[in-house]
Amino acid sequence: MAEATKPKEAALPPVQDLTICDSTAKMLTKARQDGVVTAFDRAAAMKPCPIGADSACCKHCFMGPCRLNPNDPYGKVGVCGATADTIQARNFGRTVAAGTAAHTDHGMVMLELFRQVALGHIPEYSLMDTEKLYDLAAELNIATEGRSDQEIALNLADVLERTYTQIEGEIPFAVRVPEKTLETWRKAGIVPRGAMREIMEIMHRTTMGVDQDHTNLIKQISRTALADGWGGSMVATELSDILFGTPKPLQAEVNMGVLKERQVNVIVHGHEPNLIDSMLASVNDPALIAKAKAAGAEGINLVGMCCSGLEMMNRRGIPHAGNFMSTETVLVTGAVDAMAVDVQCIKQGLAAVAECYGTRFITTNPRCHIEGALHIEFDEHDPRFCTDLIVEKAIERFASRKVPVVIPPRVDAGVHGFSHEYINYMLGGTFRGSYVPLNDNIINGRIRGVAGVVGCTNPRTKQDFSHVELTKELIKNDVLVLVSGCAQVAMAKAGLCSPDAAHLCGPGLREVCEAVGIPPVLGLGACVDNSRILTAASEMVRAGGLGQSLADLPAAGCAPEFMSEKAIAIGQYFVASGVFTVFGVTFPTMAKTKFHELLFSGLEEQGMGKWGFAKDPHEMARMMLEHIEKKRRALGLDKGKERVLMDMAERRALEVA
Ligand code: SF4
Ligand code: MSK
Repeated sequence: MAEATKPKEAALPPVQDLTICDSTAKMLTKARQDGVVTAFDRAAAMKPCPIGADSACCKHCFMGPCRLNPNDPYGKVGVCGATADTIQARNFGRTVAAGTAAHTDHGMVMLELFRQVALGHIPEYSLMDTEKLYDLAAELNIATEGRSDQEIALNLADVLERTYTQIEGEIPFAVRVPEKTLETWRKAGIVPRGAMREIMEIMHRTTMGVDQDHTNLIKQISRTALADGWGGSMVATELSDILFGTPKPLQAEVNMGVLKERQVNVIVHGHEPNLIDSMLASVNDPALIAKAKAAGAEGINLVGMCCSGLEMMNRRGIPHAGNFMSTETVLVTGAVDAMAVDVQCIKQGLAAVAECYGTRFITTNPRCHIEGALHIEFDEHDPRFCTDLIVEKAIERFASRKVPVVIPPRVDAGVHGFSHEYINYMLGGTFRGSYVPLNDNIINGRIRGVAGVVGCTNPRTKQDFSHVELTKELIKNDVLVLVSGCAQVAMAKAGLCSPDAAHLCGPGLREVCEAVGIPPVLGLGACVDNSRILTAASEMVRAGGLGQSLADLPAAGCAPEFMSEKAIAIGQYFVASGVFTVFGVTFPTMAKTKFHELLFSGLEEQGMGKWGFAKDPHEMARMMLEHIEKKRRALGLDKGKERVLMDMAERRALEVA
């Protein structure tokens, strides 16, 4: 019997305590009736280890593992003498290293794909956004005069490769960091050289018997995280934009109702955008459509999930079926004929659930094989081989569907696909694109500040609940919210990514949203696209009036339902960049220890941001709003005069002037 169908022993929590997503709740109920176990129920049966959760254990050598008492952190030390602060800092550093490695490896794959496309080795792909190619070249001091797109792109690839491989100097996108923030980093000695160098050094320094001073370790931890945010992740996003197009707002549908009972349903789940266009070509191939029809289907329906889904939705408007905690339950519909996965956030449990419902579960990346999955490797040089075969496997399964199909009907429409370039354009207009109007609206108080709400869903907390409650509270208090990753999907399902959500805002933000025609919650893309928030924040500093460094901005970040190591790396790069960043669910430190205090207040004293933690979304909102108001006071904005917001007619008059 597959692991997914093992009988359950313990009483299971009621479904309404586990998720606010109707579709997921329905499918979780059905899973239980079908005798299928998902992560929701495995979480109930597997209590988290309280020592590990507080980072009170060390297994960095084989004299241990050593366990401390989280209620008395300084009561004992490890066999080697390592203190609670050393143990926590080393664990934290390795988490950041793992998260950074995930994003930077993804970024290196994008870089190599970009180079191969520039060389003309992959005829299926092109440099789709050459305007962005030229903008990046100018920003990085790459000559463009009299050179072909290919020459510029190859030069850009060589420069950006330093993000990963450089061993001395500063990463290329250090030029994007506001001067005062960069000064803080230089003073602390944390400007990243290259991601490989930083990951190597933190792994070395956290082995037994090396760096045993948490105040020194934190420097390399921050340097590693910054090599992610301003390095690997930023390069991945920028090059993906050139290759696949910079997102522009478009209408898209989210929720399990995007599955179609009478069509062959193919889900793409994971993180890499490289197979999107090939997959689109495959599902639109007349020969494959004819094959699907011959099998009795009305057509082929391509749907995304998790961050791959966001890459497809934000760039191409492909419907999205749900976030991380819905990836198993979506299979319970019986409607999914194939699920193709690449890397990151792919639960191994999917293989067993797929087996129960006959879904073809297909891994496509050489880095990620899963026992029980069919592996069809995606080779960028021959992309259609893999994507055509995925569609063929899906058609095969459609023809032999053995389980009833039950699709929760709900579909939520919204506007997605915002980029930092588009925020610039939509607020400043076509000819005078600028962040000045955003800053003006912050200065005049219509918008109190900006918040990034990002990250995963986690079965240790009710799915989507904190994302939605927190965000409603923020927009009600006139805070513009930027979202990415699984958070974006949670907001979309709650209707917050629709311009209609303006009625939930405070009067100032509502006025701005209605004047510009935007939702109060702007979806930026996958979790790797959090770098767009850093770029937008840097533009706000450059536009003037909101201080000299990122730490001066009336802004805050939050990952209320995080679960991934990547989220800790993201949190640390936001904190080191100057942002107050609140996490929910759990935090891997022991309260009242020196390392905890360093993260939660000491870094702020050094000119950076700081961490915060709360379990309740209303408390998270309170902390973030309080911080935003503190920053407004420091900028003197509590004394600022009201300015008049231009309506569309006045804006147009300005544009033709
Ligand atoms: Fe224990 Fe020290 Fe070894 Fe960690 S490094 S397992 S604290 S002896
Ligand atoms: S997929 S890292 S669960 S956002 Fe990017 Fe979602 Fe978090 Fe994975």
